Amino acid sequence: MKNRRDFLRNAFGLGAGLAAVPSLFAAKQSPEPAKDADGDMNMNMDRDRTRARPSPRRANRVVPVQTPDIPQLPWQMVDGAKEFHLIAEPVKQQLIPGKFVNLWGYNGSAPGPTIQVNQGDRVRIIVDNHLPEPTSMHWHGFEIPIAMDGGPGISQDPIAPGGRFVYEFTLHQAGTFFYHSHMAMQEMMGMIGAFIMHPKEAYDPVVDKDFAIILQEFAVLPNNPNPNSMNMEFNWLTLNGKSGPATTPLVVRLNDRVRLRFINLGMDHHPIHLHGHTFVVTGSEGGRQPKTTWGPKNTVLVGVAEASDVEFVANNPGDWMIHCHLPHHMMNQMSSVAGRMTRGSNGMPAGLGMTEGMGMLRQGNATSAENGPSLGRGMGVGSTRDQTVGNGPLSATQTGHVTENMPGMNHEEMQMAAPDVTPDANSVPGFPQDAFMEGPAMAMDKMVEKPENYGLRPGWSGFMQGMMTFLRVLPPDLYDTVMAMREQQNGKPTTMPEMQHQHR
Ligand SMILES: [Cu+2]
Repeated sequence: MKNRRDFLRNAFGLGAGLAAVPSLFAAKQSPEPAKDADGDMNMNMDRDRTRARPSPRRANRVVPVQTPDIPQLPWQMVDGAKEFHLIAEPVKQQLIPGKFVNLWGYNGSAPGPTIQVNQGDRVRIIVDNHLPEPTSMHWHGFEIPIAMDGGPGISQDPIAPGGRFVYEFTLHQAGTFFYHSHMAMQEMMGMIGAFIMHPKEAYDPVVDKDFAIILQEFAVLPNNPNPNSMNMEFNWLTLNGKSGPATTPLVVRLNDRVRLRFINLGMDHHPIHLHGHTFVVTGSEGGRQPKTTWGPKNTVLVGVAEASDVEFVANNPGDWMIHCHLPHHMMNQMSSVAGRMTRGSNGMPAGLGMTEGMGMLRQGNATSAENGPSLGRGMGVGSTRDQTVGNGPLSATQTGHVTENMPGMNHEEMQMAAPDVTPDANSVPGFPQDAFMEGPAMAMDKMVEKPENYGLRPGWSGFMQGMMTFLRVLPPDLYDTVMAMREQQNGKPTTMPEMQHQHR
């Protein structure tokens, strides 16, 4: 199964894929990214848009949207239209290190790659179906002819396995839109992507950074890599296809004006909360909202099938959490098996191998006191094999034995601290809550190391789970350091060139 980078490299040539991105806003493709008129690549003057009116050279500036962890979809001009190519196909997705699930997406990515166009563009999108069943592509909120709407059986025949449908339309709208399969259960397998329509005239006030984040949820039972698309409860919550701590922080420079575009397609609504800042909601899935509707907020409820744009000046330095505030959406691999298995003093058989346990219980039955509740399946996060043994970090005898008690874990890179709990914790009704095995005792800073995480507080990754990421508001020197590290990584930025100096 190919990963996203391989896809870009193989299908388009990495150079071609990246070269197409700077040309998003230009009619002609230019070989070199444009600089500011004064050659100032960093634009660190006049940062505070709340105090300063945009200078003339900035007045009409549209910055490209960054979608961390999601590639940008390149295009080429063919017969007067920007032509894109989307391939619906199965994707093996790594939600956090070691946790792979089988999703469905586009071009090796779930969510699919981000499409960015300009208002007024003629666009052609070739959709190939490499799924084992029919699919259809809907352009959510697009005011286009019915024949292009993608309603299977309504406006077109479903796209058969191995089949192709070519969509073509002229876009007069502007805003945060998205594309998705119009087969309901395929939506729950990940088949959505961001479709950004940049306005002819940049919105006022202009922003320095513009990010899009797609909110998704999956129900993945232990030892089953396939999401249950009919489930009503979800244990893996993702931002752009990653769960915390594998999400990539949004890195901005102190006093940047920032736009965040949240897109939700799933079974739940998500109240997205930003720490340390007050924002205004400037747009919805229908486009820009008038300033008269803007009011101060720090949480925006992104409903199913909705998009919400929020804007603010990042004037408060720090590493600020952005997260869904539903408590169950702030964790990974939720399960109800926390209990004796993680706390027994002598360990407990819980999922033995073929020879030791399969169908051959020596004592009691599967749910008896002699056997752990995970009989036959592993405990999930970080487990490199299916079978594990109880007696986890919260057991009474854990001190000094944590790692031996959890075979199969990647102890090299997992930071397994002793839990900070009272000696009588096991006798307190309700224990454990946040001290369970996936909690603070287990951080994976090294496993998710990347430039955007540089300088975070050690152990941070033990506290970032589910729909969580950071807004990192960095002073200029640290910001420049992180950007330089990103540039150096394989000679290429993690996801796309920042292009903050691109102008129309
Ligand atoms: Cu949520």
